[in-house]
Amino acid sequence: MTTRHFIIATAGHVDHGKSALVKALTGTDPDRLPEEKKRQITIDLGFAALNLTMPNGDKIHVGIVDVPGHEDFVRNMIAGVGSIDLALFAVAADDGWMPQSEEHLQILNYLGVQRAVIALTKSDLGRIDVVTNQIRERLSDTVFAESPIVPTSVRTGTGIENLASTIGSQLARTEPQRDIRKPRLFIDRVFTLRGLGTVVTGTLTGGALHRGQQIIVYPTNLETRIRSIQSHGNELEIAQPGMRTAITLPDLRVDQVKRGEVVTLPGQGAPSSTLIVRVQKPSRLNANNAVAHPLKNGSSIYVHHGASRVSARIKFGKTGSLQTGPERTAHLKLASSIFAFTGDRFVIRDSSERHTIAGGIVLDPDGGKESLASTVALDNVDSLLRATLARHGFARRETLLSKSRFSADEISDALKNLEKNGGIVLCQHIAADREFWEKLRAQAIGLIDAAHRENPERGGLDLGELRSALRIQEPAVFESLAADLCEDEFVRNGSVIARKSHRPTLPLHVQPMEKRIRELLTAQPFDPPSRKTIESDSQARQVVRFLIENEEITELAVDVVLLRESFERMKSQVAEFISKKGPATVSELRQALGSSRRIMVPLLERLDRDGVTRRVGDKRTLCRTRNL
Ligand SMILES: Nc1nc2c(ncn2[C@@H]2O[C@H](COP(=O)(O)OP(=O)(O)OP(=O)(O)O)[C@@H](O)[C@H]2O)c(=O)[nH]1
Ligand SMILES: [Mg+2]
Repeated sequence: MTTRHFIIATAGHVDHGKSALVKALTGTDPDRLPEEKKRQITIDLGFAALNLTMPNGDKIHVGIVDVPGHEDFVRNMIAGVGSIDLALFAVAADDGWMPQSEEHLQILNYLGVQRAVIALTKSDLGRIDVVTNQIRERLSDTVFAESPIVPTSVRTGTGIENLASTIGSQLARTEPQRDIRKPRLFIDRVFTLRGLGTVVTGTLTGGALHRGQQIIVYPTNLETRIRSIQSHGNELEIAQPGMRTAITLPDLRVDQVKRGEVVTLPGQGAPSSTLIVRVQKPSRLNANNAVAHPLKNGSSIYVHHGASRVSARIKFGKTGSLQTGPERTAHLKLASSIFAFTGDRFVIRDSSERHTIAGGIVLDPDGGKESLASTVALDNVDSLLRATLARHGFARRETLLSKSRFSADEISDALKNLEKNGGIVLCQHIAADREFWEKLRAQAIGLIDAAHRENPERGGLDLGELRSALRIQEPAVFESLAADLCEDEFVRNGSVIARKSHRPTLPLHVQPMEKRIRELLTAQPFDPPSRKTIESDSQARQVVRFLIENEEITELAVDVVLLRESFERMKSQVAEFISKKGPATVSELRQALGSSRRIMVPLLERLDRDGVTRRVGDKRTLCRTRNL
């Protein structure tokens, strides 16, 4: 029987008995700092483990993160509750619902926590019925409306076992975190251990980490190898998603890594600092409270994502602000990069760090100008793919939604299905919105046909010209488009693309010019006029280019052209002369052929390149290997 792993975190107002509860459940006092002991208050995150055996024998391992309740340490609290499976929410019987009960509830909601167990702590101090009603009322319009409430007292021991079994039965119904092979360890602690070096800990999500694996730390881009892995003191080969995980990174100094950074595998996309998001201030916020004030366009805020906190500026397009109630799309410009995925949730606090003012979800971690359609369902891979392609027109398959909560296989299967249904086009490395692709194809075909009409003497349209006319930045997209066109009616010849049916011809009105040029080149076939002389106007240039493309003219140098048949004749006369008379100089050959130095030098260089002749000193010999 395998053990399932889950993470829970405490939540609730200061002094409501969260740490005492963790100690009663696990035997571990999560308050480990001397300052915490002295002040009897939790300041930073504490950790403990709980092993549960269910009535049917199933085993559940729970990593517990104990958070501070004091309003000064909300920042630390948020770092502890990202990616948890369940909240252990404490409300003290002698105090009832208090400001940080409300604030922590908001934070859990913003981060999408779906399950909670409510511990009605200090039940020995009375008022169980009254406080139970109060809690029910406060939770009535939230996802925790039906969460179990368990009265507990660490003084008398009442309810502790019940609490453990309630946590167990809630987790038994919880799906373990998905393994999408995109591990992210949000670092919440960094320290050194003698003999081990730098250790970082965090909650692992999205995929497993293996001992010996090469990892990268974002946003610093430091790459290193995992020396060893522990979870709650046990050495492991592999840490699974949903585990509290400690990894040793002996090649990094302790001051090179800090809370908020992310350990992941290289090659999964990069961190970014401009994000498109959807944000909301819930309507339950009390209108008299500063927290409910509209969030103005351009405000400076703090964004809490994973275990990180980054200052940012929020923009809602040109105008507007975020009021309580409906969601809005916004752009975030962060002061430093984060490694966020589409679908990740985050919390927004004000710049004074006194209030939690909104929550949000990432639509596009790599910014951009436009936003995804507001109808997109972020938890549905098909919907997300269609919306992303509709927005960008196309994307490289390899990187499409790489920073999302879907595995590469899920994305690839969904793409194939969408292609079958006709909504998208897959071509080589590109996935494209069908409408976008059809338009692009039609535009390209229009340009090629126009080129055939305007320059019928040319082999086709230059691919570089086509690409810049279509304004395609990404080479892979252009490659895919060209390949798509060449699937049926088009063909690529060197650097041009043409209809398969296209046969280059000179337009009628330039045919007299063709005749004139042929005459010029035949009059003195081995010593014709320079190209400059021949190309007297644009029509002449058009003809020369046509004849070169059709291999009727041979281009020996920038200014030297010959009829091809003259070139062939010169070649065999050179060969004949040398084979009869032995190695010869340029001058000897020039005289023998009745040519000029202007023609002979580039001709012989060309014959050298073609492997017909070889230069030895100032003479040419024949290449023996060449069979003339
Ligand atoms: N009578 C009584 N006192 C309790 C109980 N649980 C905790 N306390 C006391 O309440 C005080 C605060 O308990 P903690 O567990 O430190 O509270 P906390 O919620 O962790 O506080 P922060 O982490 O600072 O927010 C301590 O003095 C505890 O002894 C209980 O069940 N009954
Ligand atoms: Mg505490």
